[in-house]
Amino acid sequence: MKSGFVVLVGRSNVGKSTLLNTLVGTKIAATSFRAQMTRNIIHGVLNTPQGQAVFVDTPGVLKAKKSELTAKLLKRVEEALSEIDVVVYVVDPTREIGDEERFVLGLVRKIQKPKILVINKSDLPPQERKHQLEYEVFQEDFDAVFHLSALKGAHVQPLRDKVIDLLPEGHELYLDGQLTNVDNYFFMEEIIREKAFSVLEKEVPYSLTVTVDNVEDEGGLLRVEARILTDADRYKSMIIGKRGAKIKEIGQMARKELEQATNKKIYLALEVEVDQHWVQRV
Ligand SMILES: Nc1nc2c(ncn2[C@@H]2O[C@H](COP(=O)(O)OP(=O)(O)OP(=O)(O)O)[C@@H](O)[C@H]2O)c(=O)[nH]1
Ligand SMILES: [Mg+2]
Repeated sequence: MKSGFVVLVGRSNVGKSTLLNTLVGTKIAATSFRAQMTRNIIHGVLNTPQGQAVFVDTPGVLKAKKSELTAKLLKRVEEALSEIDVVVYVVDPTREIGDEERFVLGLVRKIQKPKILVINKSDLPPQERKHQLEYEVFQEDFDAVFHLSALKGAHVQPLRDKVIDLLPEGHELYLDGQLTNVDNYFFMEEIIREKAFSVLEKEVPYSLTVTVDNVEDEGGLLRVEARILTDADRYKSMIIGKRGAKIKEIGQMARKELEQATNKKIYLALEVEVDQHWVQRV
């Protein structure tokens, strides 16, 4: 059989996590319209009659923001690129190619493995995909190029087929139908953080993390205790919102999605705490 690791790499926000979920057919990675949603290496497994592809989602490369977090995430990307069988380089044709994109292309060029270029967001109208031709020029460095929509799941099957085709012969890496390296606690943290990213003002998401401290099954009801950790008091009040409006919204959205994912009733006890060292937990 064919098997191996297929790393999804690219700038922040190009749609790597959305593509991972679509390729595997179930939501594993959280996604956001804000940058730096993904902070960890997340695996999603695709099993086909020909073999098994383990897709590896990575943090987006972000050069503009200099911070401890950004440096840590870039290191993770570089590590993820060291042991792989195929690279899938994802680009967003609505965005201009600048230093950041050239930096990622530089990383990808150095890799001596089969490479695929994915030009994502093909569902958007052509006038929004105004840099498409500039990205198409990259194709000489790649074994294949695909135009697709990760969000709509359009034209994704040819990519699956090509990936399997390019993988080496090997054995199963994930057994017994297991689909990811992510555990339940981590998944819950990511869903809560995803909702915080969607509800909060732009600057706040980069200054928080979520930790799930306890999950208790109380006869069909899952009681989840979680905390949002943030840098400073002013962020804490922004996360809580006027009369608790923001934290309530985050909690409700997260609870709904977690109920769908677990197929259980959930009670989510969510608090906000200042912890200046939260980056060390990421
Ligand atoms: N229109 C459109 N939007 C997309 C598509 N794929 C992803 N998006 C959107 O682009 C945004 C970023 O998607 P993510 O999957 O979180 O991007 P990412 O590359 O994982 O971002 P980081 O984790 O920050 O590196 C989200 O708002 C997605 O809904 C697509 O095919 N079409
Ligand atoms: Mg992501």
